Amino acid sequence: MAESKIAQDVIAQENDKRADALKSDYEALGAHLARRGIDIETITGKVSEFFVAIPSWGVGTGGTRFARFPGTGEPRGIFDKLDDCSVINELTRATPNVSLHIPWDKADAKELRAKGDALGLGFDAMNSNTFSDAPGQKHSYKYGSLSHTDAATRAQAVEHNLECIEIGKAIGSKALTVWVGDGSNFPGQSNFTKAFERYLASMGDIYKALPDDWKLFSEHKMYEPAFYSTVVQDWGTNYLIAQTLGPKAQCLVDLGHHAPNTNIEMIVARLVQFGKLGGFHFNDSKYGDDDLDAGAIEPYRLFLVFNELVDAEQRGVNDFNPAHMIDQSHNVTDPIESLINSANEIRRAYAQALLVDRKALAGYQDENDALMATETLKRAYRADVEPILAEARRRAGGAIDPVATYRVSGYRRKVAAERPVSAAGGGGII
Ligand code: LRH
Ligand code: MN
Ligand code: MN
Repeated sequence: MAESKIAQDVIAQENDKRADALKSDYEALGAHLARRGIDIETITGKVSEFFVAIPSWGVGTGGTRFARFPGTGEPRGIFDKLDDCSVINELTRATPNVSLHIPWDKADAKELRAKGDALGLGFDAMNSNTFSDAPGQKHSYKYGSLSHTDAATRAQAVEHNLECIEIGKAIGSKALTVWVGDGSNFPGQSNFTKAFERYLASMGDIYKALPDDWKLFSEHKMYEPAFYSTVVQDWGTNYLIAQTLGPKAQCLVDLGHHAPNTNIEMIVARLVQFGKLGGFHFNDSKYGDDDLDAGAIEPYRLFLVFNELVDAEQRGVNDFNPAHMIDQSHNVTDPIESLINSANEIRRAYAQALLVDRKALAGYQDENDALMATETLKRAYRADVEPILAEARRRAGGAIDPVATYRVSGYRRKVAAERPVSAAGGGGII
């Protein structure tokens, strides 16, 4: 039995208060869906098996380039972060894995694994960091890392990625995500072609060291920290990387890494079609890489992304198993509450996408009935699937209302008393 951070009787008492209402809402939704030819139990079963990983860096209060306003009881290091991740999983039962960032989370691998086991948590993709300098490192990444003009700096960045693979192997991870901030701030500063050649050669060295049952995810991002050009700036470049490296290399789509209004769901469809969709960093965005909570700004877009994923799942696309991870920064909310809600929003989009009448949709598409085709999507999107989400949580031992239960549990107050106030000040969080 895994160690609990939230007392079981708190969850039970809070669930008791809501059980009757949930039962009647679930029955009403079940009857409604049955009229549409959908079995609610099938949807609930699928939702219960859908998981999304928590980013270790998401449980601390984030910040901007301008300031960081710390919350109370902030995690002091990776072991506190894992405790906070466990709280999210205990309440949602949707987040049994954590994605680590090295060197931010560097610790003894045996201790990491033991802590994960004690909490019932596993580890999703490892993330390397060559976008900032670690204390004491020999060569600076100020002018780039895997694509740096200097061979020794590139070698150091490759070596760091190999170390991430080694840590990952020891804790049961099966993937490495590489995001680099490499790029330029002025026209002429960098030779686009040479920089990309150097990047590909460095990634080739990392790829060679990748175990056979691992995946290498490259993550594109349009701009920031480089403001004129970025080496891995879009999904086209990302696809070229994955294609050049080989079958274990795939593209990671961070929803916030595109220009506003980009048709991300179509990018997803393209990557699926060519076997190169590795996974996601879920979040939401209004202007850029805002790292806002998933579904907070454009829930319909999140649904449309899941519409593509469910389409692929139901078409039986070969080896279709994208990694689902969150990547958010929480500036004004309790990070645990934001991550609980985000996991819920992601499951909501999945559940709604499962309701799409795909046979009808295909018919409308063939007949060029644009209005009915789009209405078919809207009909699924408009359904309030909260009873399905709540019932999936309840059946798995989680909370019917996870945020309310978290507040009642007093977890934040308790850790605030144990963990000293962390430093405020400048940003630096990407
Ligand atoms: C870059 C990014 C990438 C990093 C994380 C901290 O903006 O999305 O995934 O690893 O933020
Ligand atoms: Mn990301
Ligand atoms: Mn980002």
